Amino acid sequence: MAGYLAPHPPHLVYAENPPQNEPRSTGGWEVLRWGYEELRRRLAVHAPDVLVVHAPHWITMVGHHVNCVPNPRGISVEPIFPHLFRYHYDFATDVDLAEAIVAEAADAGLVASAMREPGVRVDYATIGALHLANPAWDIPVVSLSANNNPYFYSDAALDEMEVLGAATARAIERTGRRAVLLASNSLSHLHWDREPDLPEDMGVERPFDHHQYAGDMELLQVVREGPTERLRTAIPKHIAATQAETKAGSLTWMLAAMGWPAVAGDVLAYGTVIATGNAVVEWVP
Ligand code: 2X7
Ligand code: FE2
Repeated sequence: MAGYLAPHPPHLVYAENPPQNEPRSTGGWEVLRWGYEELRRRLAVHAPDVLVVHAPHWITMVGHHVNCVPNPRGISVEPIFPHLFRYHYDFATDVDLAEAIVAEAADAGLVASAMREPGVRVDYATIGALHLANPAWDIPVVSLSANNNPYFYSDAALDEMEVLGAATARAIERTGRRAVLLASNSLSHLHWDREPDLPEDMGVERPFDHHQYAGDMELLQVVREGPTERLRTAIPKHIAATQAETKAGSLTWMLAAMGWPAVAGDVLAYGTVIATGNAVVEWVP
């Protein structure tokens, strides 16, 4: 079971000009997008049956929800950047695995719910990570909600993500799937409240400040050295230092589902997007 940190800034999809996205761009954020190109090559080698993604912008205030709609279809819109991301999606859910995750999570004592309402719009963090990892959309998906929020002031509820990760692993094992996991998280998460006239103007793209950048580098140093066990303390420290989006738990969920493997992560790219820090990382146990 391989896992990827697969951040979802809508700008990266905008920059690729896929036919599913309405806005057009002249490119931008190339280094991050080259990292995703490498991710796609590696993903093809893993040849998974299913992509399981946890994303911070499907926020569920009560419990952990799993999308059990067989064929989600619609338009996903980024609420802050609707001029960059209005994406027409149409994909297949692995409903058996989705239901197995709900059952395992409930058995583990979590509040868990199967989302079966076809009209619920799939959030841009789920669509963004899935598009960037597999733009062909030819692999079934299981999508999990975030039962916490990167914008809360309180400490992250990462303990529950450990339980959800272990439940996810049991469900994958029980259903016999060959799964690849995606944690749809940016790192440092402060962004400008203004953008240039040309959103992809790379002449003004830079980290929010040195402190945010240094915090991301400190985390990535631990990622690159391994083993992942060290991230159990490094992730909360990074969250406290940089208001990181990993506060929503996707990265912790993924590493827990992989059993905190004793390997280093392979950082395929790092770059900022409207000042937020983003890394594309692979872990193969
Ligand atoms: O959700 C996001 C994000 N994580 C990073 C950058 C810009 C917009 O949206
Ligand atoms: Fe985000």
